Amino acid sequence: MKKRNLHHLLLITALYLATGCSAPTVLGSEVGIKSEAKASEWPHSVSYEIFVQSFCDSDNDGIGDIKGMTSKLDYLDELGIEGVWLMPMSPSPSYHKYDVNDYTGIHPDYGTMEDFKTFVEEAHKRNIKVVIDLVVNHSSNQHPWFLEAAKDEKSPYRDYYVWAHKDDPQTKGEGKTTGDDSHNVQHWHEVKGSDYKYFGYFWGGMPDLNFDNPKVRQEVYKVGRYWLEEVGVDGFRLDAARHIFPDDRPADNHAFWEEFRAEMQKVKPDVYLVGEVWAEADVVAPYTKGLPALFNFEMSWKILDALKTGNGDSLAIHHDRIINTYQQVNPNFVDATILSNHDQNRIMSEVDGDLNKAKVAAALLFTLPGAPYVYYGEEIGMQGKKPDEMIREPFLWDTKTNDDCRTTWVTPKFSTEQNVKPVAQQAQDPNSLLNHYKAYIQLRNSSKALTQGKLEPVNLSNRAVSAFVRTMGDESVLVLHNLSSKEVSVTIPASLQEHKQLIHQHNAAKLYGSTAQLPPYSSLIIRK
Ligand SMILES: [Ca+2]
Ligand SMILES: [Ca+2]
Repeated sequence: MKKRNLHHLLLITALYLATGCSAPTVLGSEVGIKSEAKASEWPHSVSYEIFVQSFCDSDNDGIGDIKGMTSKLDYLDELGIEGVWLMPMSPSPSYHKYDVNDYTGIHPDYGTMEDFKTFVEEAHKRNIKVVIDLVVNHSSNQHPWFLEAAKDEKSPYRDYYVWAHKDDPQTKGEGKTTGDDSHNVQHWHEVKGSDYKYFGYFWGGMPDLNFDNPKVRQEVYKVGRYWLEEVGVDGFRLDAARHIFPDDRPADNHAFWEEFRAEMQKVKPDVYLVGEVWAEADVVAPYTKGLPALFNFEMSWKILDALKTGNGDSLAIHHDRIINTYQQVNPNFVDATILSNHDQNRIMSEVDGDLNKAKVAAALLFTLPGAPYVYYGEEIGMQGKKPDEMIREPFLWDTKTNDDCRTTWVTPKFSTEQNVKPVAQQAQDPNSLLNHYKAYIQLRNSSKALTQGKLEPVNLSNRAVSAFVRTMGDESVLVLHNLSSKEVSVTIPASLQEHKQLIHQHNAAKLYGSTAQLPPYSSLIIRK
């Protein structure tokens, strides 16, 4: 830990020198340096998604837990993280816990509510906001509401779910997928000994709650208020946000989230809500009224395409179009950008373990607009391809014998020590992916233009180069990334030739007069 701190100081000092800012006179306090450099502001800051089960195990039962996670808050703080999104922690029959049995509980494998309140307190001490997954489209089929509803047609909980007689035409005609986020084709599920089937969009273990029932909506609001008021979380990540009502009722979905937001604002006016709507920008945009932050899946697909083809020239144009689409609905939206999350193959696997490409991916994530989310382990190049367990493998803190919190609930297939260097090793290596992430997050956090600046795509007539300007107030930054394996040389347009002051370069990119020389997978960031 001490060595890491020292390295961090050196890195920050190096960044100061590189950015041309005056170096801080007092180097003794890391906190002092950070606050002096900070331009980022929640929620326009970098967040980190954690699968608690795989992150850090404090009691050697092989399962990650809340106390373990609390012990790693300093790691996140040093990385420059200002918010965490925690995947579900409530009681559930599944390892991933996206099918909830008790919406106000903590799964005993993960610890207690007291442990979690301590986590929230410790996170807040470090200015890290806490966002938890709220999974209300469906419950578990083991939830007491569903057990009652399935057992007894007269139960007051019957109408908490969606039922249809087995001969009802809507339960027929199944067999095709209806969205990008599920390959399930059977949405109606049998209950043994009953003529009625229930609707479960994802699978039979996840019966959909009936949001046409006002009582269900009140239950959900009660749950939300509990976490905000009693526990002190800062907001929610809303799972399956486009499936609250069936696919042919999008307007009801939009309206529901507006109602949800208004209900949460009654107890926490600045509540943060980030929604999962797996779709392109025009489908996502109408949700920005109720869910001001939404994951930008479309850009994650575009960035991956660009890395695969080596053509970066259309990235900023795409991003600009998406921003304009959101802007028309809610000018105060938060563009939650990602490279991948717990439902997608890990970015390092998608680029076939190519460290250069993984570094460009991160450079794009932290210089393009948005409030970026890092999926745990991405910063050390963890690998993983579906099935889901294999994209959620144990985090590697140190070599096996020295790792005091590595989880063992699943045997890793992709992120083994042979394939991925643990944090402790990468922290010592100035060229590691981890230090690349740290440097870019620090760079972003210390620049208003990179944090919240407007985006202007730049056409350099070169397919390989992603070029754009970010501007906020007096600060204007020109960003160039070469996504190809070939060196390229581009001419900076006359209108941008006042951008001369080097604030960051990667892989020996250089500026000679108005010419930028960009070796393979290099980046150049210059300020006016
Ligand atoms: Ca444990
Ligand atoms: Ca639903």
